[in-house]
Amino acid sequence: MEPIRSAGLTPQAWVEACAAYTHPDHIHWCDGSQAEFDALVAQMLSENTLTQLNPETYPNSYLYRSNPTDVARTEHLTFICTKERRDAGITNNWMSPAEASAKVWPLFEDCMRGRTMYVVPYLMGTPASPFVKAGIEITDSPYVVLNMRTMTRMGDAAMEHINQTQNYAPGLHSLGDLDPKRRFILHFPEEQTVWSIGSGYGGNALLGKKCLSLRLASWMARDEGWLAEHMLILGLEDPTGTVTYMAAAFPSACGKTNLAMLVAPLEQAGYRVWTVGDDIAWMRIGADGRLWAMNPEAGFFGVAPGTSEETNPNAMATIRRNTIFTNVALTPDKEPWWEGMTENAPPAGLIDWHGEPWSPGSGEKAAHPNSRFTAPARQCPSISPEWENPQGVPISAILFGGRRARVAPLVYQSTSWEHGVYVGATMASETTAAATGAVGVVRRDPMAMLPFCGYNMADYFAHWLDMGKRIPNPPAIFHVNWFRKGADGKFLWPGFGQNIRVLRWILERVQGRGEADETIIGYVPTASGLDLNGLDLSRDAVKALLRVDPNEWRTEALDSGRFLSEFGDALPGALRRQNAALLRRTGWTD
Ligand code: SAT
Ligand code: MN
Repeated sequence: MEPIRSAGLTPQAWVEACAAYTHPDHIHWCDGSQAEFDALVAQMLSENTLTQLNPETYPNSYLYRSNPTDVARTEHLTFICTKERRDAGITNNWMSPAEASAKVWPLFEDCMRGRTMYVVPYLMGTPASPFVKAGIEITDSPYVVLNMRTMTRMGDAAMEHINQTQNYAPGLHSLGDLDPKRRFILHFPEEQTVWSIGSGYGGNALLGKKCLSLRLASWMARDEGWLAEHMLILGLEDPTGTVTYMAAAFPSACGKTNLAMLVAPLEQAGYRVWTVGDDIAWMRIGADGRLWAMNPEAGFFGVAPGTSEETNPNAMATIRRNTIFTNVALTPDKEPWWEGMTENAPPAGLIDWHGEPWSPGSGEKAAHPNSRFTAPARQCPSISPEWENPQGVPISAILFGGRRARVAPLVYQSTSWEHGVYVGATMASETTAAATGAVGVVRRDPMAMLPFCGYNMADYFAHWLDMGKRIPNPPAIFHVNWFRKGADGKFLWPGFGQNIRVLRWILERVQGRGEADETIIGYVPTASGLDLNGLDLSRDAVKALLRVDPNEWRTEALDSGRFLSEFGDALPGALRRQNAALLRRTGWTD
């Protein structure tokens, strides 16, 4: 059968057509109510697909264990299905709509037999925002429904909006048989449509998140002149009480949630961080000529391992109720546990993420490295009073960053928007457990959007350059690296809360203060430009953190040049020129 196209169909007609093809036993339209949530939880508890956590210490919170082959995003099974291959570009997997119809659509036939089809109307953004986008996700996974309720504005409010506008992005999701051989996440940006089958995991299955809010939204943003980015949004309050907003792009599992919720050791001095979002920013040019950012999500889908009272006390407070934990370990007290949660040895009697008894000597992790918590944003102690502002917040600084053991200093500022776009386009990071594949390999991940840009990345660079020309008062662009290591292989920078010191320098730069040296890569703080009071850092460590080595940067620029040249003629000339200029500044003569 030909695939069902939603164009011109009411939500009801589209859902009925999908049901006629997938054959669920029941259809349930989600209203988003607490009663509906409770009923789903009760059903999953009775089927043993969910475990209730200790109601005294973690009220209304649950543990979900996924299929062990389905624990992270699968980038090699994620496709952009445009009519023209060129529109997907060289960094995306491409499948023609014809091939999608022939190869993937048949997998949906009868896939919901014996299951309930849940129809999940949802909004990305608050209903009051002029920038809100509506979607309807059809899914046969109750776990997806529970998560969508936390991560989006889901149910009646969304349906009301859709009935008024008759506009929604349709997403068809099924667990299928969970076999990775029959797992596909397909995006049709020309039809604002997603098909996802064979995975129940976060970014593969919660279609409002990466699929709509980044891959499809980035396509719309290019057409409409805005930016859909993989960025946290935070507000930095200074001693005068002024809050300055920043957006920061880091690849998955590189500390966006920790930075967005940072508890400042400089609070005595009057600095404090307010959380607006931890993963996605939609940014538009405001009437005042500045760039304004909003967080389209309603919750956090954060990485659990490494999250602790030490590293992120605000996250620890956020997840104490109404939270779904995925693939973490379980203590005998029915509390969640993961590596890095507690300073002491792991509690005795842990059940691992497979549901099996675990012992410290097993050589296995008790929690999966990509285990997650799903928690409502409003529960975060540092949530900004502006986080649901329909217009968003005005952005003064954009930060790019990744995990780099070498080369990249703690922080530097680009010399212009165009140079900043070059810095973002060539940023690199060591891979993490958030996607399947090798961990720790350095790869170029432009703007942390490599897995999420829904169109040709060369055109995306051009769009960024063009935005710079159109923003009368653009944010300054910085690069940060918390992960530089010394000769002994240890991290040079303490990171986490101490990153406030870097944010403070960035704030000062934005305000036209902040001591810096102009180097071959941009403005790097002088040792005295950073407030390092009370930190146990040797002079040598500070030097090593801020060092810009022309030889290392020559190698880096050559590698960046090779990466950029892969885009061929599609690459904007400005980036080629930026690369050549950096090479020359490193002393390269050709
Ligand atoms: O699984 S998600 O894609 O939602 C999280 C991430 O990898 O950023
Ligand atoms: Mn992310």
